[in-house]
Amino acid sequence: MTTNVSNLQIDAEQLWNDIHDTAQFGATAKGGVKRLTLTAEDEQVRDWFRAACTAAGCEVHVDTLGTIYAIRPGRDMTLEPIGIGSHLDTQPTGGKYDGILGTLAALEVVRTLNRAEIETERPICIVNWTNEEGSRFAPAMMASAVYAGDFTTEDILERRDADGVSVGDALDAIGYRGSEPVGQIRLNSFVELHIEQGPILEAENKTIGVVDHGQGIIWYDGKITGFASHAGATPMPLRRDALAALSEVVLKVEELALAHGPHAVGTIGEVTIANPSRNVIAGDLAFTMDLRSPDSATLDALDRELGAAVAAIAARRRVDIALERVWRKEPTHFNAALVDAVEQATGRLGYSHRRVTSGAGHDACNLSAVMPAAMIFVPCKDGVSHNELEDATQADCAAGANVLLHTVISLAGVAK
Ligand code: HGY
Ligand code: MN
Ligand code: MN
Repeated sequence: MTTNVSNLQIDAEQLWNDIHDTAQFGATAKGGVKRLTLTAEDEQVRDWFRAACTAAGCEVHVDTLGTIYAIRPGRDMTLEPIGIGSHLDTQPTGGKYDGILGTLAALEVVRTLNRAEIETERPICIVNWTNEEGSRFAPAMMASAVYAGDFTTEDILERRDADGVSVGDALDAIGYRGSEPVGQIRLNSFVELHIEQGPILEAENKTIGVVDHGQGIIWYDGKITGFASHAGATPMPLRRDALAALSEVVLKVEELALAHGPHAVGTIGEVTIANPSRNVIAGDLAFTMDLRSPDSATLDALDRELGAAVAAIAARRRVDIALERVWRKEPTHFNAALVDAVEQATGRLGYSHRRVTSGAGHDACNLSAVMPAAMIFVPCKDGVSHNELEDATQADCAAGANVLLHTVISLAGVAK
C-alpha cells in the first residue's frame, strides 16, 4: 500500500507551544532567551529535548562534545540516516527562534511521521549541535566543525571561556560529555530549517528562503598595548591611548566592509579594557572581530587591507596591535540536488519562495563540506536576530517545518 503523503502537515500548534515552552529555559525579562552553551539553562533544554525525542520513539545518542543525535528507525537500518536539526544554545541576548526552530521542527517532523504511521526507507536523525553560537567558546558552529574535520575533539575540549572554564569541564558540569566519538554516527545528508536573520524574505513577502549559499567568515582575536597614564596630567601629544587606537580600527573595519560592499560585512563585537578607570588612559585592551563575505577573494582582500591599516594605526599612535586570525570558514555552496529537493517540496506545498545566500553561519554550512547539505529559511520580524526582540509567526514556522517534512520524505523515501 503506497501511502499518500502529499497532504501531510506538521502540527503547527504543537511546534509553536514547544518553541514557547522551551523559551522558559533562560528566559530574559525582555522576552528573549539567554541560554549560553553548556550552562545550567542549556542542561535544562537538553533534558527536555532528550525526553521528547525518546517519547517520540527515537534512540538517543550523545557524543564526546555533547551533541545529541536522536535516531528514528527506518526500514533499512543499514542505510545512513537523513540528518535534520540545528542548535538549542543562544546568544547572551538571544531570541526564541535562532536554532530552536530548526531543532524543534525536526522533532515535530518525526512526530508527524509517527502519527501518520509512515515508515521511511532510511532512518532519520534529529541533531542538536553543541555550541553553534560561539559566544562562550570559540569558534562558532564548534561541534559541527569537529564533525566536518576542521578541528580535533582534543583541541576543542581545551577551549576556554572568559572565566577560564574549559569545554570539557563545562560538559562534565552539565552531564553531557557523551562516550561516543564525534562522527561515529554517519549521516547521509543534512537539512536545516532556520530563521533568515536578515530582511530579504520579509521585504519581498516570501514565506520560504531556499538557501543555496552561505557567507565565509574570518574571526580575529586582538590585543592593543599602549601606555596607562594620568587622564588629566598627560599632555595629548604624549598619550599612547589603546582605546583611541581601537576606535580607529573599528571605523577602519566599517570603511573596508563598505568599500567591498554589498558583499562584505564586519564588526568588533567585544572589547575588554584591562583595569578600566575613568581617570586612567587605557593602556591594555583585548577585542574580537568578525568579517564576512560570500566571496573567498573578498575575504582575502579584507584580511590583507585590514592588516596594513592596523599596522599604520599602530605606528602613528605608538601602540602595539596584535591581530590573530583564530578561525576562517570558507563560503558555502550547498548541494545542488538537495537545494532542488527543498525548492521542489516548497513548490508542491505552494509557498512563495526565492533563493537566498545565508548571511549567518550555520552547522549545515560546516556539514556541507562532508555531506550533501541544504537549508530552509523563514522570515523573522524586521530581519532582527541576536536580539531579544527576535520574532517570527506561527504560520511561517509551520510552513518551514512542512517544507522540512516533505524534503525529508523525498530524501528518506517511504517504505510504507
Ligand atoms: O555567527 C553566526 O553566524 C551564527 O549565528 N553563530
Ligand atoms: Mn543559529
Ligand atoms: Mn545565532
